[in-house]
Amino acid sequence: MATPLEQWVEEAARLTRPQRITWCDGSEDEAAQMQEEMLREGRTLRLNSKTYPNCILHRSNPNDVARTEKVTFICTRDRESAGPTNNWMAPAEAKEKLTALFAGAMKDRTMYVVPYVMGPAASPQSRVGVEITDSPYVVASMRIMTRMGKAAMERLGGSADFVPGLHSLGDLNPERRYIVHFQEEKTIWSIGSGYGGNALLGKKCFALRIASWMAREQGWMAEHMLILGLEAPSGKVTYMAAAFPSACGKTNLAMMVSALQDQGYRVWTIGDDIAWMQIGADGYLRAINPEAGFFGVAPGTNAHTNPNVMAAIKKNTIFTNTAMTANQEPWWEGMDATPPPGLVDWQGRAWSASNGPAAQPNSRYTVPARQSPCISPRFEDPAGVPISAFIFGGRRARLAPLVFESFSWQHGVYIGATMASETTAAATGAVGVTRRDPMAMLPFCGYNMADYFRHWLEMGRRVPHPPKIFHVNWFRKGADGKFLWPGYGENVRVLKWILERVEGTGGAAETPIGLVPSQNALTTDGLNVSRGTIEELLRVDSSDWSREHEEAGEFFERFGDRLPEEIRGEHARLGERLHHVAAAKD
Ligand code: GTP
Ligand code: SPV
Ligand code: MN
Repeated sequence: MATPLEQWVEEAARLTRPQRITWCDGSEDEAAQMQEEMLREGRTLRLNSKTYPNCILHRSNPNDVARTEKVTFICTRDRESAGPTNNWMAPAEAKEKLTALFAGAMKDRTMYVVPYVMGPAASPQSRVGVEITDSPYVVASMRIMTRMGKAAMERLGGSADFVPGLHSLGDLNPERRYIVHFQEEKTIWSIGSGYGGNALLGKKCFALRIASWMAREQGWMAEHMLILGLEAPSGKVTYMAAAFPSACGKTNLAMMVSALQDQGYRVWTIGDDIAWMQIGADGYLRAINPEAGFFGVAPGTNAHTNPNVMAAIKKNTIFTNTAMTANQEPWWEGMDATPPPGLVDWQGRAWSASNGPAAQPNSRYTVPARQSPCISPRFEDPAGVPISAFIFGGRRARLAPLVFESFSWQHGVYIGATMASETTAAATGAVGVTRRDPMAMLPFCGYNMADYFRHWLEMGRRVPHPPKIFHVNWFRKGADGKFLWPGYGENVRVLKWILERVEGTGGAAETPIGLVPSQNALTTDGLNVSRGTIEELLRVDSSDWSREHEEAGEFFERFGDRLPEEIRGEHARLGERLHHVAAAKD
């Protein structure tokens, strides 16, 4: 008898009509074949085999360079289950619309069946997915980003316990591009894009949109969070998870080379984008990274900002939409001061400033996590790591101080729920527009965000040792339009204060929005930032925050009665604290 997986593959083949079907095992031979296939297709080049062995450069269709939130849908029977922040389509309508697009879509193409595990192969927190795709680039990427092939088949056996994801490039016409999630069925259909989170279905589609739904049903958390371990001089490692919106610094924080290394503080990486967390037997939230690789933003990465990544990407790496030097090496803005002579841009043209940036602003590297010099020895730990702090953050040129701490779990959930950030090139649409992005999950929460806030509040009541909650902003700018804070490896100074707060030693001063480091509580030795700038970085302007408070209130109105009472309460209390300060000034 056919297994549930075999039945689904057969059904997909009947619909998409591929020329042949290949079951992927994740072997080296298969990876080499996939590269050959990509090179034949003509959008992929081999890079310098001496300086970048086994590395390739892939150029995606110029109309397909980032996630497309407009055509991403959450399909639930009831519209309210998806909530006001998601695009919704009725499941039957979505099935009908996409069935027409998938019909015959793989004609003359190979259908690849890609079984994968999200999470360490031996962890009870891990889950199996299977992606069907007609893109060898997707197969090659999934091999890096997940535990793909044999390990997944062994875990799955003949069972039906997997998340099916059907993907086809279709005709790559943006008019016929859809990324659709059937939440009740825990199934994903994606057509018309070969890029990133649109096409690597284990990532945002499964590990966040479907998994957040599963997590609420089953009492765990699936978050858009990096996971890092901060090692103190004593050798003790404290784990933290941080949620920043897309292209707002997760990979860089998770992989930083600490500026306080000579004082004994260093950072170990568990994950750079997604965290799955369950309540452990020890009463702590235990986090695993469901991914096995990093799909990181290339521009801005260099030997100073992120030497760990620069070391990791020297082999076995896929570069997508970066530029290429005359020497067949990858290049992007921010790697060196000026473009080298003979540079070819991301579309394969001789570089010219009049054509815009040489590397697409959302160009990326796809690299096995194990290649990173800072990978944590507990990267594969099946029990996950205990989380002591949650850190929210965004890109705010104004308003948000460098760091502040919540007064309580509930207040921390409120801080996450009111997060806002300037949009980036990680998704199509305008860049630099400030929008509400609760917990950095606006594009990824697979259900009504009001219910998601409720789930967070509920988890806080259930976890015996809940993490303390903080908010950071590396992106505050001065009157000259320049960043006030040097960022990157210097961010460890903020992590150190967070660690001291967790341990109950760090000094803090109260403001209406939360606790900021008291004078001298932030370690500044060796830091080339003036006292005045530090003060400006930590300044909380009550009148600016009153405006922010009003905007958050308008955002919450979208959820109507579904918004949890506790959030309403926190909102009112912040209003009172701000009012109090304003009254004291008069
Ligand atoms: P996704 O993969 O899209 O989820 O992004 P991410 O959150 O992992 O962001 P990433 O670390 O890749 O950083 C995105 C961009 O912000 C890059 O161009 C970085 O160079 C830049 N960046 C990261 N950290 C800092 C920082 O501390 N300060 C400044 N000024 N820029 C930063
Ligand atoms: C993000 O946009 O948050 C990413 C990149 O991590 S993608 O995989 O394309 O979603
Ligand atoms: Mn991300």
